Amino acid sequence: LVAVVCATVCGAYSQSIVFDDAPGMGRQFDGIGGLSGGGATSKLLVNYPQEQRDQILDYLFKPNFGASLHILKVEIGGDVQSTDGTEASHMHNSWEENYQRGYEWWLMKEAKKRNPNIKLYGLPWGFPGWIGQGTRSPYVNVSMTADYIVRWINGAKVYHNLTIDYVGIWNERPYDISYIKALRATLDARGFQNTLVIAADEKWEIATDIQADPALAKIVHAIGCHYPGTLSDPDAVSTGKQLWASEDYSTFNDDVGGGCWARILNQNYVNGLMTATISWNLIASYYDNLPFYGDGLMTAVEPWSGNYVVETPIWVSAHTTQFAFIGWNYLKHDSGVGKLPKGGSYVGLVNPTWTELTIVIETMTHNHSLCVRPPLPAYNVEPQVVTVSLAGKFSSITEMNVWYSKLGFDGAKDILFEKKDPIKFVNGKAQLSLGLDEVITLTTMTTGQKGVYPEPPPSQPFPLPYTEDFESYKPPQEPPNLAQQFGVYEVTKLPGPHGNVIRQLSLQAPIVWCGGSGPADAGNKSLNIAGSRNWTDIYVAVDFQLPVINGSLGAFVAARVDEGGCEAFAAHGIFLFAFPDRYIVTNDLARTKTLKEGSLAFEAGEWHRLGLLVQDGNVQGSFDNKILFNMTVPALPVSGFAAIGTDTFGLADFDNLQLTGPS
Ligand code: 147
Repeated sequence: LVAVVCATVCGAYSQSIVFDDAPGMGRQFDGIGGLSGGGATSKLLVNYPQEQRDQILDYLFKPNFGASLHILKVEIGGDVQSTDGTEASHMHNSWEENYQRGYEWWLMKEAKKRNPNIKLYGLPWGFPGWIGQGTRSPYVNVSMTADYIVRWINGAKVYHNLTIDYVGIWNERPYDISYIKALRATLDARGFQNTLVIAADEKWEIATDIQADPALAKIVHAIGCHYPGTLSDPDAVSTGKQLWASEDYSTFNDDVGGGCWARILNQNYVNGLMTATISWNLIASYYDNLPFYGDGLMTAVEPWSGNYVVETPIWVSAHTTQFAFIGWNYLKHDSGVGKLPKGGSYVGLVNPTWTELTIVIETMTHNHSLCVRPPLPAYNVEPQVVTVSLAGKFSSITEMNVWYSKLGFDGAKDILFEKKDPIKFVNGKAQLSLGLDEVITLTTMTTGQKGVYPEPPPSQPFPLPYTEDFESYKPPQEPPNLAQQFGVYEVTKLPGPHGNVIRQLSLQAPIVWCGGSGPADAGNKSLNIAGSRNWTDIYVAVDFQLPVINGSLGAFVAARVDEGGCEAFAAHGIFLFAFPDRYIVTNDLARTKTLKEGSLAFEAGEWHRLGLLVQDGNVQGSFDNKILFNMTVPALPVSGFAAIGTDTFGLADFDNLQLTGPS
């Protein structure tokens, strides 16, 4: 980065990019955000040691520190697998509600604590089964579904003093116009006139419905599109609605991920007039080898060690978030927004009184800014000298502060969010020499800080042996380190000697989000994994009971479980199922590959202990610590997570989980 004071010759050998208020302003800036959920992406963050957890939250949310996000979008849990796990519904059943479940309430409060101006946005991925009224649609009774969602919004207010600013429809699944109308009506009737509807969290197709239906047009505040590839449909633009990339990024958070994020943060507006961009996900806090591992602004997957990594996208975010705010405006195309002469892009943003100007420039090359989707058409970027030319009201600016990043590839070191000497303007002009894969912020703002904490503790593997009696947790908290993939587990206090146990609470299959090849009922099994996908030999044991009323038909322990996420219905591993009259050992969760069977005798309502030892090529099963069988380890999978679970939806209790590694 070389800033050259520009004399009269500037224009002769470099092209100008002009920033001028005279043509008026472009669209209002709605902010940069992160998404927790869709699903369970913040799972491992929750039980970090307080010190590191607070540091991580500062890197994400604290103004003038790190990513300093403007929007926090969260999943409205639906007891349903939504990518990396299941998030809890506030109403597992129609007859009860609870606003202390899961961790999104906590996360929203932590975000608000740091930045009271952060906007909150809720969106469901799926719904508990009862919402379907015997079907797999949330739209059979639209007022019931609207009631369910507005209860969540009301619960946020009443139990957590959180104002939900935006609410969505059904993530990447069909929208229903009568539902959207019912939702708006219910929000208004209950005092949530200020909660705005974003629709429909898919592509742009709702634009044509908005054009055809003035009542719908009035309801939809912004059209939310996922992975727009920086482009918006002409139909969407002509609605006049705000356009949002309401989910974007989803790219591994190395430097290419950082490049993706830098390019789309600018070009979503430059090419597509999108005024908000939300990263899936906020923070990669789910076990390695789960789907889309590492696709967050930073990574925190070791609550046991406290280790975490502040990744490139955090500092890429800061280039915009620390110097432009919700309610600012983009400048117009060609007078402050556009493509650079030799590739790359720039956006100019101004505060409401036009007294501050922030310019963000990016020169990401094609191969260093690929995102997960959609495919990126070829383009060229070359090093270039540009003249930054300030016109109109901005021509009185004589100096701008400079923040600089250059992503290092092929062994080069990253330069991330460094403050450089201010750049001087002579007669409103300054020259800038731009290299490749750079992000540069020029701003009149004097704030801005590259926040830093001491190095976190070193990385450690999951601690073995591991025992957990759940006594130190408060109902209805989710059990730590157990990453539920199907079903929903909560710490539950029982009368009697067991005290706190964890209970699987889904009584029926949810309205699923996962599509593709999976069964619509997720195979009817619950599955809760822990540890590492790389574990080979392991001992897994747990106490369990199948309650008499609404109980599941069976419980299992498992080792070498090789799959989580939407495909987990097809997980392989070594599963030991216990039913009141028999045990079954299978090579898969779905129980299509039986390895061994035998008799067992117990009754619902009794506690028993189930154990599975995989060691030196042998599998040994035990029941109440007595050996049930020995057999040869199946050839595949060679490694996987430890797990517990149930054979069907229905209640099951577990306690005294024990995981012991090879001696
Ligand atoms: C999105 C989901 O909304 C997120 O929960 C998460 O699963 C994310 C992971 O990349 O993806 O869903 C999409 C899944 C597939 C496509 C687009 C979005 N796709 O293939 O175009």
